[in-house]
Amino acid sequence: MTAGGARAQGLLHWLRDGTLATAFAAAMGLIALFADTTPPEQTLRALRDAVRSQSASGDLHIVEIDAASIRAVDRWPWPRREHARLIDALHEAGARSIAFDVDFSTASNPADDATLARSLERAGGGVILPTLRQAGTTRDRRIIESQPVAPLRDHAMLAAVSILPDRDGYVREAPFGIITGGTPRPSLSAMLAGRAGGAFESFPIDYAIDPDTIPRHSFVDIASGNGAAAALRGKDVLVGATAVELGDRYAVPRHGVIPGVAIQALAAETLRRGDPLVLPAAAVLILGIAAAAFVARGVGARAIWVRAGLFAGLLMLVTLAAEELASTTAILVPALFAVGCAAGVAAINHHLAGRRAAARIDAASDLPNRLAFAETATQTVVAAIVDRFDEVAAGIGSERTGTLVRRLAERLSPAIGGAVHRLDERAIAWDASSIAPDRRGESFDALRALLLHPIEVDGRRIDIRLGLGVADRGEGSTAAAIEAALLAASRALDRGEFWASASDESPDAAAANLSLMGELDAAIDDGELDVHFQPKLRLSDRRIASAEALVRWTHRERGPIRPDLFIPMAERHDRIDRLTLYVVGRTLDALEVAAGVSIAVNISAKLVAAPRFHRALDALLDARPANVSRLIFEVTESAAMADIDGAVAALERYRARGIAISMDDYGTGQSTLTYIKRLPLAELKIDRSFVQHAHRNRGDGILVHSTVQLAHELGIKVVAEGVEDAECLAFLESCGCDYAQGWLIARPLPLDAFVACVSEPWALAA
Ligand code: G
Ligand code: G
Ligand code: MN
Repeated sequence: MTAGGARAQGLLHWLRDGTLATAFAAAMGLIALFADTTPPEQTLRALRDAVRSQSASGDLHIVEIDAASIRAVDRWPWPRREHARLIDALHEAGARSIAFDVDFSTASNPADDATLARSLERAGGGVILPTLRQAGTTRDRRIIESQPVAPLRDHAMLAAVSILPDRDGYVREAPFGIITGGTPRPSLSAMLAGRAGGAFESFPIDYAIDPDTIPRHSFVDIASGNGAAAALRGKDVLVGATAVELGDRYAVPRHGVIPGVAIQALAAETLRRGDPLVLPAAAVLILGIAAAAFVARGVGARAIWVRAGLFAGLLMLVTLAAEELASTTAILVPALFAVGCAAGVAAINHHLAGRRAAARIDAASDLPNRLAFAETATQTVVAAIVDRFDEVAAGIGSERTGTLVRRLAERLSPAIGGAVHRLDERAIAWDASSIAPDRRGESFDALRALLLHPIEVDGRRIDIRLGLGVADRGEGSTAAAIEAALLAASRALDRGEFWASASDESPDAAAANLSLMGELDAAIDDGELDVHFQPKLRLSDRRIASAEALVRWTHRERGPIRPDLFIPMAERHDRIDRLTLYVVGRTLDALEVAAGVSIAVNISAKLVAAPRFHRALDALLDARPANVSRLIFEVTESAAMADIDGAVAALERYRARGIAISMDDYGTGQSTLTYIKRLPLAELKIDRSFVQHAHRNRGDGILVHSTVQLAHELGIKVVAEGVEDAECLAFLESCGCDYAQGWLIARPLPLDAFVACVSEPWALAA
C-alpha cells in the first residue's frame, strides 16, 4: 500500500467510530452556518409555503391605481385632488384606516396640494402617507430620504414603505421600521398591523398567503363617489399602483413579480398573524448535531438513512407547524447538512465494515476464515484436517464441501465452546486456550466420539475422519501457531492417530516415521507382520462361515503399530502391493486349515486396477490355486467410484479367477444400489457407523433394512459390520441380514484361535 493509501485508510479508520462521524458532521454544520446557504434554505421554505398555502384575511383591501384608473384620469402624476376624492369617499364609507403607497414627496400645483391637505384633515389626521428611502441614481449610490411635502405631512401619519430586495433581487423580508431624517419610523406594514419593532429589524414575509386573495378595488370606482366605497366599511385600505406601466414591481418567491403595494399588504398580513420570529441556524444546528449522533449510531445502512430521513422530515414538519401556529420559522440547512454528513460518513463506514467482514468469512461454508482467526490472539490453536478430502469432495460434489464443513463445524462447536474457523478447503481450526494441556486428550476424545456418526449433506451420509493438531502460540504469532497446528494435524493423520501436538514432535520422531517404511520390508520378510482373522457369523445357522483378514504389526521396539498408521503410509510409499500379497498368502494358508469358511482380504483402492498387482497376484494364485474359490476381496466404494469402467473390468478379472467381491464400508459414500448393480458383487458390508445404532436410530434402521431387501433382490449377500451388542444382532436378524461381524461375535483372532472358533457353534458370551 502507498503512504497516501495508508493515510487514507487511517483516516477512514478514524471516522469509523460514531463519535467521530458526529464530530465531522458538527464541523460541516458549523461551516454551513457561515456559508451562504440561501438557495436551499429558500427552496425548503417555498416547499413549506406551498403546503401552507392560504388566503389573505380579507380585512385588508387594496385600492389599486390600475390600468383602468390611469386611462380614466389620463394624466401622470395624478392631480392630487383625485387622491383627495378617494380619501373623502373612504372616510365617508367608514374605512377603518387608510394608507398610501404613493409618492407625495414633490410639490404639485398649490391648489391641488391644498385640496388634499384639507381631505387629510377631514379624515382626522389618521391617514398614513409614505416616506421612502432609496438609492438616488445608479451612478450616485447615496441614499435619498424623502417625505411627503409639508402641507400634507402636517395632517397625516408617516410610515416607511421601503422595500429591501435580497442580492438576487427577490423580496423576502420587510422592515419593522426605518430611520428617515434621523427619526426612527415604523414601516407601513408595522403601522397597519399596530406593531412596534426596532428600526432596521426585518421579518420574513409569509408567502404562504396568496397575494391574489387580497381584495382589490379600482381607484376610479372607489373615488367616483357612486357608493362602491361602501364595500370598504370597517376595512383597512392600502392605496397603491398596480398598473404595469407604473413600474414598482418586484420578484418574490412562489408568486412571480408582484406590485410593491401587494408586498406591503402581504407584510401587513404577516404581522397580523403574530409576531414573526426566526430561530437562528445555530440553535437548530445544536439539535442537528444531537440528531447526527443518533444517525451515526444506526446499525446498518438502512437504519442510518431511515434515521436521517426521519430527522429531516420531523424538522420540516415541526417548522411547518411552528410557522402555521406560532409565526415562527427557522434556518434549517446547516442542521440538515450536518445530519446528511453524519449519515453519509456512517453509511460509508458501514459499507467498508461490511467489506472487511466479508473478507473474513469463507463464502462456501459461512465460517470465519484463516484471516479472521489469525487476527485473534489465540494462545492455543487446534487445527483439524479432513482425511481423504479429495475423495469426499469427488463423492458429494465439490460444491457441497462448504456445507459439509459447515455441518462439521456445527457438530463440533458446542463441544469446543467457540467459533470454528475454516483455514482452507480441508482444514478447520479453533481456539483451545481454555483447555489445560494435561486435559487435551480427554477433550479430544469427546470430539472423536462426536464424529462416530456420519454427517448428513443433502440426504447423503458422509463419514469423516479428522486428524487434529494442537500448537501453542508462545511468543510467536497466531498465524505461525496455525501453521504448526496444521503440520501436527497432518502428522496425526499419517500416524493413524486422532491428534498430535506440535510441541511433542521432535525431528527424531519425524525421522522415525520415515524409517518405519524401510522397516516394513524387513518386517514382512522376518514375519514381524502378522494376520488376524475376524469371524463373520452366518445368521441363518449361527455358525462362523467367514472372516476378514486384518494385518497386524508388532514392532520390535515400538510395540504394536496401528494399521491405520502404516497402511496409508504403505500406500503412499508404494509398498501396499507387497503387503497385500503377503496378507493374501497368509489367508491362503488359513484357508487350508480352516475348512469350509471363506476369508476376505482388504484391497486398497489404489490396487484394485493396478497392472503390477494383477500380474503378481496371478503369479501367486497360479502357484497356489487350491482354495481361491473361498477367497473374497473387500473393496471400498470410493475405489469403484473413481473409475467405474476400470473397476468393473478389474473386478471381473478377479471373479474370473474365482474370487468373490465384497463392497466394504457401504453407506459412507454415495453409490446407489442401481449403480452397484454394474459391479460383480457377491457381498455388501454395511458400514459400522450405520449398524451400531440401527436398533436405536430410526433412520439408520431404515437404511439397514432397505439395503438388505434391495441387495437380496440383486442376489447380493449382506454383512453388517461393527456389531457390538445383542440388541443390534437381534435387529439384524429381524431384517434378514446374512452375516454379522463385530466385537460381539469376536475380536480379530490369531489363526489358531480362529480355527478353533470355526469348529464350534457360536454362542453369545455371557
Ligand atoms: O482391524 P483394524 O483396526 O486393524 O483395521 C484398521 C483398518 O485397516 C481397516 O480399515 C482395515 O480395513 C484396514 N486393513 C487391515 N488389514 C488390511 C490389509 O491387509 N490391507 C488393507 N488395504 N487394509 C487393511
Ligand atoms: O474398514 P474395515 O471393514 O476393514 O474395518 C475393520 C475395522 O473395524 C478393524 O479396525 C476392526 O478392528 C474394526 N472392528 C471390527 N469389529 C468392530 C466392532 O464391533 N466395533 C468397532 N468399533 N470396530 C470394529
Ligand atoms: Mn474391511
